[in-house]
Amino acid sequence: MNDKELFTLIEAEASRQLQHLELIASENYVSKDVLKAQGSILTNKYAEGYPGKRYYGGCEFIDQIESLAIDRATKLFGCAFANVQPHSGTEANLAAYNAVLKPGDKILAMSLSSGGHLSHGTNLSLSGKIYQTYFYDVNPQTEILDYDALEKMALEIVPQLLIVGASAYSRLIDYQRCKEIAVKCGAVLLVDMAHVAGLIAAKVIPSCFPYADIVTSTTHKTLRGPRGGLILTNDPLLNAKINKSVFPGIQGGPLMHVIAAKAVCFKEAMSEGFINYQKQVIKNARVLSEKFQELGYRIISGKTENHLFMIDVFAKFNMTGKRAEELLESVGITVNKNSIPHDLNKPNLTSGIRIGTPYLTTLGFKEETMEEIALLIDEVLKGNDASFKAPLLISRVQEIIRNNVLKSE
Ligand code: DSN
Repeated sequence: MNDKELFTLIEAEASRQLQHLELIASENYVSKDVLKAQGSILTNKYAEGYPGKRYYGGCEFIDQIESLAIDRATKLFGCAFANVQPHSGTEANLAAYNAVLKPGDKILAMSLSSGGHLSHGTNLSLSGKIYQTYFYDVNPQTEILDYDALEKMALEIVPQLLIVGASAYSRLIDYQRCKEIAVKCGAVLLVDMAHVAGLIAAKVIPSCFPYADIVTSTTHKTLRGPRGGLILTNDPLLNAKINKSVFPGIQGGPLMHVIAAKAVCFKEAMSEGFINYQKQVIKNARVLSEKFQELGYRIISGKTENHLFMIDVFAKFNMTGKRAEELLESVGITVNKNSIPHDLNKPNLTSGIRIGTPYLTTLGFKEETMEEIALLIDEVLKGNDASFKAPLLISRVQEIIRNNVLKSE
């Protein structure tokens, strides 16, 4: 290796990833095969276009790789068409909007504070500048989606696109009801399943098919593949529009090394081991959230039905999510601050933290350790004063990691 400066930093990050308790709900730890495909010579190849219709020569093997990724994606999610080229979830979303909307058309999506995503039409995103955007919230009392209120709003606004799917929502979504609402107001239903794609692939939660018209996703969260995007549909006309919208609409050459790694991840996601993994992800999240409840914390919406949940740290300690994130980071526990529904604190401070189990579950963590982690986090957050015993807490984090990660290797 000639670039010592850079590779030293990569090695430092590699050890950080195995020396922290990583509880960021959107992260995971990929297999050696995913890494190998993503780090391969496929990065050398230009392949604008699609299999059999490229703008470059020399695509014989590239075509087979992309077709394999498409076939595996459609088989895995039980749908007819897949576009595996989006570089990210946000680009998958922008391409999907561009496929079905004209500038000025209306989008109705979940608000950021209820758990929605920046790319779902917020004014910080291009989507909020091109389209007219409206947002629905969770019910203020239950913190759960209120489908009757959503229907009423959809019938008043009459959006061309209804977006369902979230980055910080711990409950299952009734996709059938969302489709009924979309049909009533004449909207296309787009489900952004990025967070729960792995759970849907393993069939441990209900699928958004056959209800969604378009499904967008990332491949690196619960799905445990390379960092990237994906668009699925069952409709041949929508598929043709989506393909045109991805390339040449919003992207140039596909990242063939990433597409190859997506193919690896789709295959891995069809295995028995992956189904068991996803069951454990849900079990770990449930046990962890229940332990927090036992310790007196308020879990947003009262429980989790997937891989993540939010804790209201402001209600418990009058502490912002930002401060909680910093305190936990200082002892080797990684979470992210997160707005909670109807948050009184600004988005850069927040009242909550988001906690997810996909990463630690991949490393082999089980329920018993989840209880231990809740106790440890509680101790860290309680110790926000002169009695904060960082060295002691750091060694407890390291002990938990030693007892779990090394066993799974
Ligand atoms: N989807 C976001 C997350 O959940 O972390 C990233 O954009």
